Amino acid sequence: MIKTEKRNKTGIVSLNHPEKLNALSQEMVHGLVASLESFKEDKMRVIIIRAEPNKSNVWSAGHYIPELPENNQDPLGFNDPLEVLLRAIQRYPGPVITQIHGSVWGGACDLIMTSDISIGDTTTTLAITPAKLGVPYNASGICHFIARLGINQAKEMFFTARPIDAVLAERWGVINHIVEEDQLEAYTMEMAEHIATLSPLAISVIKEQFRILSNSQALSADVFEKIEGLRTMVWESNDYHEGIKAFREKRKPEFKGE
Ligand code: YXS
Repeated sequence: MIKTEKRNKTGIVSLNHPEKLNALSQEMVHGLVASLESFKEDKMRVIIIRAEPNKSNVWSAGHYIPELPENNQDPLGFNDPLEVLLRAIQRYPGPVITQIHGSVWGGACDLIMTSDISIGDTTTTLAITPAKLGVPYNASGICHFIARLGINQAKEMFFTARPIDAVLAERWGVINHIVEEDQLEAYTMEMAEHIATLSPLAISVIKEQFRILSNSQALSADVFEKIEGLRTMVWESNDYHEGIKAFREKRKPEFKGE
């Protein structure tokens, strides 16, 4: 489901499951985490995450919906494979660049927010979709969006669940650059190769400082428990089950707010 390649000091990993539009199944995510571990052992200084093209022009359709739990469990818990992957990206000791051709949905949008630098083209769109499915989004995920966007823009993305296009994504600071489709790969590779010539130790320590400092808001235990209590109410709701059922039955969900 993924392809990997090493070019000099850059590790490249490509999502490659066109039949399911690169949805982030456990199998695919485990492969991504393993490739990051292997790149780390081989001291790759920069990572590029990209996607093989598919008929729908989707970079990734987000969480693999049939794997979302339906037994009153947290769908986005600490040990959810995607959450493990996002932490591996944040802790990789070098920049992780996402090269985005096509549309990005749900959990894959969180992956983009978690990456260090994103380069898109004119086909790039991004949507964060828990409101479409009735999913209680997790606190760390919301923080990823607040860190990359203003609160105002993050709220609009979550509340509408609509894709934003490349121009808006660049204006809102989600993607660093929009380049022509036929330049996307070369542009991203040139940036990766340049970064790989710089001091890897300085860069890895600066990246770790960004991670620690942007997480430095203190949260009391009771506030955290309150957030978890609110989220539990959502994953135990009829709306959550209706959202998943409607996707499976290829129809619009009927949410009642219960
Ligand atoms: O019917 P087959 O077997 O051909 O499979 C279809 C789709 O069911 C499958 N597929 C997915 N399978 C699992 N998980 C997914 N997320 C997923 N998305 C798609 O791929 C095959 C082709 O899809 P199809 O026929 O719908 O293609 P299309 O070109 O007509 O439409 C493309 C999309 C992306 C507009 C459409 O597939 C779509 O809306 N997909 C769901 C996008 C989405 O809402 N993703 C969020 C996933 S949930 C998540 O990430 C978090 C939990 S949250 O929402 O909280 O952020």
